[in-house]
Amino acid sequence: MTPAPALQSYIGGRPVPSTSGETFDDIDPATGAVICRVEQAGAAEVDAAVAAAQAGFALWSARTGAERGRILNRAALLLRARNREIAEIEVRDTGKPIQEALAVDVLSGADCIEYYAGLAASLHGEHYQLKGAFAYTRREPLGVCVGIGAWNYPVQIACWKSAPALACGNAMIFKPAELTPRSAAVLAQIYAEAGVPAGVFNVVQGDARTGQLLVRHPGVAKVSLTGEVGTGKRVMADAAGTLKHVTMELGGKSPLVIFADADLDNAVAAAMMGNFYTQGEVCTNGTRVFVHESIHDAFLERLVARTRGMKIGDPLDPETQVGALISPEHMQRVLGYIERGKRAARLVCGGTRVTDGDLARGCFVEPTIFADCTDDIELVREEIFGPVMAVLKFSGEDEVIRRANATPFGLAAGVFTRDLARAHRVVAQLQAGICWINNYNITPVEIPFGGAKQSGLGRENGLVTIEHYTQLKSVYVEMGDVACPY
Ligand code: TXE
Repeated sequence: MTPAPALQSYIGGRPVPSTSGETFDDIDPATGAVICRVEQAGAAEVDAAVAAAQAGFALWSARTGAERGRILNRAALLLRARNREIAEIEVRDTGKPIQEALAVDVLSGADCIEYYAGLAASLHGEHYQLKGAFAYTRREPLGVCVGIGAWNYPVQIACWKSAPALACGNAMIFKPAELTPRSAAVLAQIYAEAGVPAGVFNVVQGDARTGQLLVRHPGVAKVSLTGEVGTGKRVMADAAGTLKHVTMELGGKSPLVIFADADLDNAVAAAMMGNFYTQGEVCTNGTRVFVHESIHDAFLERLVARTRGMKIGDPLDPETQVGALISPEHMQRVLGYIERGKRAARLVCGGTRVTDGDLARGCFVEPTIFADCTDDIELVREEIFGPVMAVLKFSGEDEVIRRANATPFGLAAGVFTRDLARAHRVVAQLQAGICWINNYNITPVEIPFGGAKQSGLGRENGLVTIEHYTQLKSVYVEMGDVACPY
């Protein structure tokens, strides 16, 4: 069988071979099968991408917001029409269940493109009436923006970065995570088919080295990263060389607080959503589950019973609820946390790799729950990015707020109670960029998404993101004579 042609970078409206000749494999984590080879982009391709993006920017920024909006709306429709095709690409690249990819990944990307398409024509400056003069501001695009994606939501992250960038008149070079290279290339085709000029959206394939070349390139005005905290710090240091605009969506270790009066079944469902969705590979996951001591045992009993009923299996099977972790290396990392966790807390559910039948070829780990966890153990302090929940008891409101905030992370938080006055009082004190009351991990595009403390800089989604992809120019217009003392 002739091997699939290697996946190349997409620059200036066409696939471009890599001069380095270096390639890497795109592997299906559920089966271990090689899906295709990918050509690693080097300095030559990064230079070409920046040149193409600069040319694309000149064309695209000259279009009106309304024209850009029309084209982006077309792209959103084309994306929706290819939901199943792209969802299956995501499933084979990430290992996540098809039921999730069909319901969320592609469609939330299309929602995002439509949202910013609708805003494109509304971008405007302000006017200031002054004595003998007037001034106004122009909200202008930044130029060439780089988007760097993580592997857990490949196409959604590509849309969350490219949609506001393009709506504002910027050009983008997007580097998907090397473990999930394919869907961004399809998005590039879709933008081209919708009428986005060549060079406005480019996809450069490669690992951290390619990412670093992009971040350090003097022709790049802005970098938007989704990744882990350590990468964020390296990217910020590299971007400092040319003082680039930087926004970052980084890791988390978010608290989920369940008060005694909470709807128990609702809290159990949200805790499962907040820990086992996408095999736990979700940055906002509420992996520190604080339960009021008076309902702890009842909560745990219901949680364990429901979690044991989850279906682990072939991600392409529509019944599957828990798919495969992203790679053998990541699976071993998660299993390492579980093994060490068994010596520090009480394992009440899961805790092993699943190797039944064909699953032995993949990276499947049971949804895992530890009880009697204390604040100082590794399970509670570190981001595991897998299906591992730590359950902790608390007794008082101030106590749980203090413990919930005792982390360098600040991405998200959840509060479960029927007492809404308490809910609002508590979220006001929680150090997190996103808080949910009586639900979890719901991220409509209208709501700004992002972290506090070391979980990120800036926001994605919502109106505020326009400010991350534009800059203001102030213009003073003299209406009278120049008052000059000389
Ligand atoms: O991240 P990595 P991963 C976080 C999540 C977890 C991590 C998992 O919490 O910690 O991301 O994703 C590129 N210069 N979020 O493992 O390793 C790399 O090639 C430039 C948070 O992918 O940080 C990849 O494309 N680029 C999030 C990307 O950075 C570099 C949602 C991320 O890689 C680089 C999803 C460098 N020095 C995951 N080093 C949220 N908050 O929204 C790596 N890369």
